[in-house]
Amino acid sequence: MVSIQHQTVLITGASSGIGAACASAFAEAGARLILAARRRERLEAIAPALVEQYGIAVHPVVMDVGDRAQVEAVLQGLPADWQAIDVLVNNAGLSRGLEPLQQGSIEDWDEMIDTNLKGLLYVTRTVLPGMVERGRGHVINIGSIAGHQPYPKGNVYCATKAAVRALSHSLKMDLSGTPVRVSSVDPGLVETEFSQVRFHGDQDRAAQVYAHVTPLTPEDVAEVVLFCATRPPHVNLSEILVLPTDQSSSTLVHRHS
Ligand code: NDP
Ligand code: 8X3
Repeated sequence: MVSIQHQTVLITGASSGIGAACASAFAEAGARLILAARRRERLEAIAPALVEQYGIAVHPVVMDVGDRAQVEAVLQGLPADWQAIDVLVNNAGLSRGLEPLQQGSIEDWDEMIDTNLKGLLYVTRTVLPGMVERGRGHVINIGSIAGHQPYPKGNVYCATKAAVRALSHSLKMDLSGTPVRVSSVDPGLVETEFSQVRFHGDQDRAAQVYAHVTPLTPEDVAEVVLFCATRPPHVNLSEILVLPTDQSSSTLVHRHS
């Protein structure tokens, strides 16, 4: 394991779920963290708790990844000692709705495309030139099994994650000859606020997604993300599919009776 101590790590979507768990895992490993999300109050609770527990430096930023002007202003306006980002964890993302495409909400589609695809691109486009210039860096994208195996009614969400997968592969080629690494960590079912967001706050429907099954925890995924970031410089973990044991494919989930 190569130490991540004192390296600067930007995590998007750090206010909840996998992003918040990544923040804890990297904090425990001694990294300096830029934590980005839209919900200021969440970041304002998470950041001081990590500083207190791990004695690391944390710089929280309120940023909607889908707002290009805001992404550029926030990231280009980082204080000088936070500018040199070593690891970018592109985690911010969401699903909205689960309907056949012919009944889908175009507002939901726009939100998923703006966040999962365009947001990831805006952040990466802003951060990556510095990595290439400095000759060090690592982009870790949070994809999904949905990007490998689309499922009924997942249409636009699956398409955004398939696009993220294609981007990760393509980006690695664009960076050929540089030391900048690209990884994609692609989970199956993880119990987070993901399904509450997907079902627009319908808690009962969200709970059914994880009923009678042992899903991954956000910490399970964060461990894999940290593992990617702590390999020796000549090792690039390109793509890791992480499933709960109870999940065999995007559509085959074993439910305990
Ligand atoms: P959560 O809903 O718990 O967390 C999502 C995070 O993304 C929140 O911190 C949210 O913060 C942030 N976010 C959403 N939209 C934006 C935006 N426009 N700008 C900035 N931040 C945003 O879900 P998960 O932790 O599960 O999701 C994290 C990633 O993991 C997503 O990319 C998701 O697609 C992926 N994933 C999830 C799986 C699962 O089963 N849970 C499985 C496979 C992949 P805020 O609202 O404060 O902005
Ligand atoms: C989240 C996992 O299967 O609900 O990407 O799409 S799934």
